[in-house]
Amino acid sequence: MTTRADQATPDASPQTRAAYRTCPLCEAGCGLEITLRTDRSGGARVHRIRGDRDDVFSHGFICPKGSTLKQLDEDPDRLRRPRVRRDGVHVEVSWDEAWEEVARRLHAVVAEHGAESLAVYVGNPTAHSLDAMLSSRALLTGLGTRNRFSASTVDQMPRHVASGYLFGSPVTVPVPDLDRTDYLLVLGANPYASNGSLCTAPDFPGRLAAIRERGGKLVVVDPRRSRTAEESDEWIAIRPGSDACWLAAIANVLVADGVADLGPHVGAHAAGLDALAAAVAWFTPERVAAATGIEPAVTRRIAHELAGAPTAGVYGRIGTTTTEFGTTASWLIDVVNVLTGNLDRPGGAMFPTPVAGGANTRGRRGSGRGFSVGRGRTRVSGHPEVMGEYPVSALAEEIRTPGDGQIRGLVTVAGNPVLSTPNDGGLDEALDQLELMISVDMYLNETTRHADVILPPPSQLQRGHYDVLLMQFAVRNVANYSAPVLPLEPGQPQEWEIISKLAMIAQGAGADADPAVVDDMALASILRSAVRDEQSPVAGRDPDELFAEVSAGGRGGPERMLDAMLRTGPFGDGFGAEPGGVTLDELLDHPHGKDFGPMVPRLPEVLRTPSGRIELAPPELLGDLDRLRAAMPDLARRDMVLVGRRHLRSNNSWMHNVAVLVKGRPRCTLQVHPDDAVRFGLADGAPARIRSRAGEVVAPVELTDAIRPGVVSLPHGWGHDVEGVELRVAVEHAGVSSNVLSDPDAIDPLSGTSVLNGIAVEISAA
Ligand SMILES: Nc1nc2c(c(=O)[nH]1)N[C@H]1C(S)=C(S)[C@@H](COP(=O)(O)OP(=O)(O)OC[C@H]3O[C@@H](n4cnc5c(=O)[nH]c(N)nc54)[C@H](O)[C@@H]3O)O[C@H]1N2
Ligand SMILES: Nc1nc2c(c(=O)[nH]1)N[C@H]1C(S)=C(S)[C@@H](COP(=O)(O)OP(=O)(O)OC[C@H]3O[C@@H](n4cnc5c(=O)[nH]c(N)nc54)[C@H](O)[C@@H]3O)O[C@H]1N2
Ligand code: SF4
Ligand SMILES: [Mo]
Repeated sequence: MTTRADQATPDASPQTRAAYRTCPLCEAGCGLEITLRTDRSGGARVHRIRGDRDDVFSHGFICPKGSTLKQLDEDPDRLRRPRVRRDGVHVEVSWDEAWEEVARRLHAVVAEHGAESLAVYVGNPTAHSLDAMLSSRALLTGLGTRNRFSASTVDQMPRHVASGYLFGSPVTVPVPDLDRTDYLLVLGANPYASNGSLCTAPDFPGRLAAIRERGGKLVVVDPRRSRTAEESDEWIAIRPGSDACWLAAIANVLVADGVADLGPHVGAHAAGLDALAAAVAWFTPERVAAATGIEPAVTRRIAHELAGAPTAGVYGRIGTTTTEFGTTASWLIDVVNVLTGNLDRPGGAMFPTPVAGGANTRGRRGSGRGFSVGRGRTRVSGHPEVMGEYPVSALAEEIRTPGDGQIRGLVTVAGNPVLSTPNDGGLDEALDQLELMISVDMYLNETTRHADVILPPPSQLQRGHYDVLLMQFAVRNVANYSAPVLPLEPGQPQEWEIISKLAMIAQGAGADADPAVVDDMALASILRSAVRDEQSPVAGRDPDELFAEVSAGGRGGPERMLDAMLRTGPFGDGFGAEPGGVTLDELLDHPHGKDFGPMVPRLPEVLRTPSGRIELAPPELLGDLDRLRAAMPDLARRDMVLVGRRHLRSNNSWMHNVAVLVKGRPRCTLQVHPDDAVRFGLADGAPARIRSRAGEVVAPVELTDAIRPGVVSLPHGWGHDVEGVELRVAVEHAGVSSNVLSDPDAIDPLSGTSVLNGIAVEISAA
């Protein structure tokens, strides 16, 4: 097997070689060219990282974070060996000792309190790790508990729930066709900083600029004049939390003015149009004007522009999902795309066809069981299950509240909930109350300092990569596998081995459990469902035979699973049935990736609703419009409201230990409009006190007119100066945690997602 790391650049001297790798730090998935130098001892070191100009998707684009894979790999604070907490101190131990500790203590908790006393929190980087992505399912099953939590309920869960009701599958997410659209309406997203989310598009900024260069229009709806708003044709400064009202009014205008037109393609597959039209009839632009702060004339004009554009797409992200009405806003985004005839057509909002692991490219096509929530409820507050998990904001109370089913043991994988989820101090305290906490993480940080055992995965450069999850939301159908760039240290397990072994120990196996057993089971399960799928090219084949074929040459782990998923996927070789189709070996021969073209129309086969239709008016969402209507007077009345923001050089909470990314002016500042500064007696650079129902922090003021008066903005992921962390750089740039202000009780009830934007606050000089 040749790996990309073996492929020398044309100008390579004997000591220099190039490796190509997809950046795993954000959803954009840029191709990187990594130059390695071999030292005298024969070890390779990263010399330089830059954008891979030949990458079929990113064409050389890179952001300042991409090149810091080197700093992350070399960070002296990055854990290379496990830690076990003894007398309050995290001491380094061997892997054998760590596994002994895990087995002994995990078995003790389960023996005493049962598996339901365990909980798991899966964090965001799991989505960016092939290993964690493909092995975490075994862990969730292995732990045998319904207490599953993840970063999804501080992020995109509303989008999934809306998709579930509309299309029958929560992962069937329409993606704006950035490269072909004539008109893009962006709500609550700032891809100039974030590089995009639930829309995988390397060089998102360049793709937005191209819309305008080809004569199209870009409109940004955001309480802040973000960098994306700066670069747009029009900025609409909405009042936080009111996007659902405004989108309902857009839908209202489309219907009332007779310009709604689904077109024959979508029209043939949509149900509930009349009920939808009736439901939005109340939401006139005039009625929502006070709550949204948007002039009725602007609302009407935008509705007509969307309807009149040759093609148009509406796209919303964090500023729409992490709000009180996140699910309803996500639904209405699709509704507007449908009513303007833009769903599933080039230039509109389309469904990708992922090359590997697509949840909607297999099984019965065109209809299905549909989507529901509420298989179980949380013990303390009775929150319903959504997509197999509970709201993370309920984690603390489930640990702290005594009684049957109290959580006693927690496993975290790639997560930092202490900083990333609503935490008025309650979670921090609760974690200390656990009988056992195990973290799979490479840093001793605000969360893992509470862990009894920390199991560090290898660095990003020591692992193979393929964006199985994120390519489900990509604006082009692309496949790109990256082999590990740097070798493992002796005895160091791969991340999938750590997670799989944990799964087995949770199931009662001993410290010497062999993760290959779980790996074989997972592969067998993938192949069994593939041969059962009537429309798969391997339908009816012998799964054991396919198992042997995909294992030939000794391949195992996530790479082997990926090969199976590629080969049974929509562009796969079907294990010989589709000659010329894609395999992992073929991707190894294409280190810059393989492009399978733009998105193509997928209705109706993409649907999984019981009716086989797009359900435009699901009762759960129609019902939520009453709650929305009732909240509008309050939305209109609120004085000071807090929203978040991202910075290009941050990545949630965990990259502040990279010196080149945090140098310069402090970034954890409270953005305040000058008019508000006068009202509250605040000066630029001086500290301000921000108080919400949940808590209080003090942060330096940054005066700017790039924010709507009455709105302030604080970024999340800061607050590193706590005892017991090993983050030498980050503690010097500590900042404060904005999630001290997020109320654990404030959630979008349809999805369990926390309200992180649109928080009522009081501001004063500190
Ligand atoms: N550099 C960097 N990139 C990242 C990340 C990071 O931390 N740093 N995180 C990654 C992750 S995990 C995600 S999920 C994505 C998120 O990607 P984005 O959704 O693009 O995230 P933000 O950049 O925070 O942009 C959200 C915008 O919503 C606005 N907003 C706040 N409240 C409201 C509201 O009520 N209505 C409207 N219309 N707008 C509102 C904010 O002012 C902000 O400009 O970014 C990813 N990429
Ligand atoms: N107020 C507010 N809060 C927010 C948001 C917001 O906009 N505003 N955004 C929310 C969003 S969108 C998200 S996604 C969440 C993120 O929430 P989390 O996923 O909980 O937090 P991260 O900051 O991404 O922390 C990631 C953790 O994983 C570790 N890590 C990094 N890479 C790897 C790896 O490859 N393997 C393993 N095992 N560990 C790794 C890091 O050391 C760190 O401990 O934050 C949310 N919180
Ligand atoms: S935008 Fe930056 S962090 Fe995101 S994938 Fe590209 S280089 Fe990596
Ligand atoms: Mo996220």
